[in-house]
Amino acid sequence: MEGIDTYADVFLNGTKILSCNNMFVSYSIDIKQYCRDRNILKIHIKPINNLTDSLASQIPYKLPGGNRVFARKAAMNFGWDFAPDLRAGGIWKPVKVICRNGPSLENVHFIQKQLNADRAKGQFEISLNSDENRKVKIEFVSETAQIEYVNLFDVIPGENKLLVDFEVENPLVWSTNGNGDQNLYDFQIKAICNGTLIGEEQLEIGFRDLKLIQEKDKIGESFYFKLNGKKIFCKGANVVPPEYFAGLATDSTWEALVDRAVDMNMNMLRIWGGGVYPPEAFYTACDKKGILVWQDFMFACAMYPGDSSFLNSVSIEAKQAILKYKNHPSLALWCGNNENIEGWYNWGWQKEFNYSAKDSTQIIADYKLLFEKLLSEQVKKYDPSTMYWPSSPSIGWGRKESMLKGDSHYWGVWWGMEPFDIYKEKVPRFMSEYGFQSLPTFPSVSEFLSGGNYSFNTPALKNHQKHPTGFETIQKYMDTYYLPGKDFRSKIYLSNILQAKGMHTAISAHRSAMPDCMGSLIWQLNDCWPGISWSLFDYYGREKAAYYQVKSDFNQVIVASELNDRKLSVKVVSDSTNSFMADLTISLIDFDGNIRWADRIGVNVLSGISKVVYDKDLKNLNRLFEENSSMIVVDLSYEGKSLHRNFHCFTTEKNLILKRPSVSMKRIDLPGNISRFEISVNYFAKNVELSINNETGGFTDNYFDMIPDTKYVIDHYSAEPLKPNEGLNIRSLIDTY
Ligand code: BMA
Repeated sequence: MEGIDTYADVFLNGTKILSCNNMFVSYSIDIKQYCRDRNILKIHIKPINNLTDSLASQIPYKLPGGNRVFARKAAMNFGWDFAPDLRAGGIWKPVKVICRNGPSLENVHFIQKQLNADRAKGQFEISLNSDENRKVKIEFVSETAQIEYVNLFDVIPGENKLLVDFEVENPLVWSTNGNGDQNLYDFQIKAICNGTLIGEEQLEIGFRDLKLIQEKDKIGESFYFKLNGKKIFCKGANVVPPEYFAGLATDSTWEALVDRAVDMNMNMLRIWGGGVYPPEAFYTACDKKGILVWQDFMFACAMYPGDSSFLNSVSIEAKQAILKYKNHPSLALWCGNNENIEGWYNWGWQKEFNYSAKDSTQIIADYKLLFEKLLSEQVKKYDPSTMYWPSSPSIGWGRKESMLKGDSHYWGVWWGMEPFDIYKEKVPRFMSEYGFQSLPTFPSVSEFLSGGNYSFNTPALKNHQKHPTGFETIQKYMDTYYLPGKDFRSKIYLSNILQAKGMHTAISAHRSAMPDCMGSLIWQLNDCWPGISWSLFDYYGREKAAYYQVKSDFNQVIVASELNDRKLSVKVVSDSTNSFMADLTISLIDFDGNIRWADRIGVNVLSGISKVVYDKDLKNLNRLFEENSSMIVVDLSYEGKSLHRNFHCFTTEKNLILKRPSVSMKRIDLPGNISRFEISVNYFAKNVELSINNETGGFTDNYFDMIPDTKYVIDHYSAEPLKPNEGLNIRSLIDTY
């Protein structure tokens, strides 16, 4: 029984064979003695609240997080700020009957013993169960590693561990998206007893040297990943289960998340602790596409019980999760929980729950037992080569130490209502969460609400907003930067470009602070239902404006520029493995498209740098432009092709004097259901949103700023070819007023 959510009694032909209480554990029971010719398997799923309430009543205080903490069930199923509270139960993974005679192959684990340029040494630890003393032949072949191996082993009754060493000469190492190739070696391992195949496993292993480096330095303590000797800037996002009812997500649903990450130029995903452990297929996809995985154990935003039956259950859960993922080169880090320790020290729980000194001592002792001892020991025991980090973040965002060491969740923007520009000051060593909400795109909202001119107060819409002050917060930030939108569709659009603006500010700040800051993981990649959230694409898969912004800002090479009181400072940030010469062009352009001034320099883009390449006071240009209708465009290009571009207006969006542009457009249909659009505008168009009436497929870019009289080439791709008369709708900021 690979997954029962959560409390159930299982009967086979009337005999109770199992009581389960952990959604994350896979149970296997020997059923031979209960079997008949015709069998009845009954799984009695029990309502969750009775059990959690009764467990809660056995301790003298309430635990923060509510009674959900007693159940080993996805925390977000009890309601979260992006998910409803539905608390359903059921069979969420397959139930299988496995029949066998004699010995069986349980699993094969790969251990990297040594890695250098000439040679990699590996070991397979093969677990076999046997009924009696037997001889088992282990065979494997690897085409990529050019290895053929055969050996006969004596096995004894019970559990056997067979160790097989192998070597690969001149190994090709595994690396992440953007840093090198995803070299994998395939192995087909067979166990044979008396001429019968008793089990086989296919493995694709990767050799890599991955370390989390925490060293004292001038700021405090570093926090970065070093892969094959090179510092890696981690670009990525936090993953929530792609379906609220986790069992609805197939392997391909999870694999699709990895494709999205790659499309946005990411190299790391964090599996957030309030959801579920992903299927192994997710890790296989990450191996193949070069995405590192930061894996939380499933604990979030609470304190948990410390009794022995709870701890026993967690230790089985942890062992199974570790053994499931440990062969994967993409696995980067095990993390105990999400925000428990931040909550304990910063969220006022002691007062809220009126803990006595004795209660507090007990609660924190239970925390330590679980997150500093049990989980840490399980990782040491079953996956000693992977780092364990007890809690993300290690220090709460309100404390200045959170910028000096460890990982950080900076929620001063959003929860703290601070302006986006604060991201420039609050740059931690590794930002493992930050984000801003937006509404799903208009066609998606139309899928879950029947059409209408909604407002943030419409009950039907509010039902999809699970953050207590979500709409007020969006509105407040919107009013800071933009004029009020004229209708609901405009509001959706504004919330999208608002989120994109915030993410742009943050990513620029994080990447340009490399190597002091070495990670930027956005909250959140995806959605589990049609809700209003921090996601980059919505439940239906439609990209929000932030998706395109993030994709551009996670490009290998970017310009991180700032215009402050006429002072322009431009940094070039490169994650590229090679160095090259590029052109940096700074242009002062008015909204009619006249270039009033320009400067151009050659820039030596060295591999792995963030450095200031342009720093100038532009005050002497004052007479050349009007503040409300001109902009500075910073463009980095290579051989005439733009690599990355930033637009700086001299004032906030709401003060810009925009003109309604007329658009000229040409459509060229290409093979593979691609329609290429060549678009140009006569006046500056801010945050141009492209859409197609039937709303299928996606664009290579969207929500971008357009310089007048310049041809932009954007491809639309979809499963079905576009109809000949299907046109492109274009809106931009001016159309919201
Ligand atoms: C983060 C997460 C979630 C939450 C998000 C947005 O810190 O860990 O708990 O959904 O904040 O509030």
